[in-house]
Amino acid sequence: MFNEKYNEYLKLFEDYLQKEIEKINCEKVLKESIIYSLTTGGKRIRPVLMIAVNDVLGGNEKDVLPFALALEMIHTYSLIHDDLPAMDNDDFRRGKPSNHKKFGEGVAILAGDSLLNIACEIAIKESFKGINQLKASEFLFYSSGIKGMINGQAIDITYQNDTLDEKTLLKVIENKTARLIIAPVVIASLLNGSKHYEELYDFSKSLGFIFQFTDDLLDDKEENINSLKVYSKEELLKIIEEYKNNCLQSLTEIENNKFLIELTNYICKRKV
Ligand code: GRG
Repeated sequence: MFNEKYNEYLKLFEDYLQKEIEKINCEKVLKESIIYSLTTGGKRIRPVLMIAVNDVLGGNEKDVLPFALALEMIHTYSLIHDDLPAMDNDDFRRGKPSNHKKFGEGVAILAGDSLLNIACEIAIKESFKGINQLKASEFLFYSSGIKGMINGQAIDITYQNDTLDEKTLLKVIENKTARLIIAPVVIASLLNGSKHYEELYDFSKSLGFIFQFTDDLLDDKEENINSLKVYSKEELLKIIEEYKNNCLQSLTEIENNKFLIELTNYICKRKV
């Protein structure tokens, strides 16, 4: 049942993405580079979350799809730039050559810039429709900007190996990862007149931390900030359980919460 629902939401997103991709009109190599990273093996957890929460709140999928795409584009740009030699210097992403390995650094930088720019265009266009869309756009760029993801990345890339304490770790996770997990959930609420805003905010913040904790269990690279530099594996598993309880607690007032509960359980146990 959970898988069916996930695939149903995923299909809505993929169909919309395909349609929108066809409208991209720029230099051939730039287009190829943009499409390569947008379509190569992402889990789509952020768009699925946004579409699912919108569904739970009784919203219309048409209102949420442009924002789901804009957010996935911002996420994709961040991965392309994160893999660059000046940042994490990764040759592979999702088991395939990273964007700059396939297209060269210059094109990869421009593909990332383009994705951020298209996301901005989408959000501005949507904002003409009304105040809910305007609020959603503001939240999107707040989450991904210098008070959110970019700031988390700045702390991450400037951190010195010997200085990682719990406070810094939690600050990096909140900014770099949780903000882009909070964004889809809160944007769905904003698009539905801020319905269940507070409960959904609390739910998604805990979920964002769980997402990074489980990522750290899957990928403990020596040079990176990782929760396992602060907690033992046993401690981290206990902490994940505590955050999971926070998630479930935040969902108690929300009707039709079954999929969100199952998604929380899935993220706590994920293997990819
Ligand atoms: C370059 C401004 C800038 C930011 C980069 C997203 C990010 C910040 C860095 C990527 C490295 C990383 C481990 C980030 C934490 C968030 C995270 C777990 C990203 C991976 O998200 P998934 O698992 O990716 O949803 P897929 O491949 O499924 O799309």
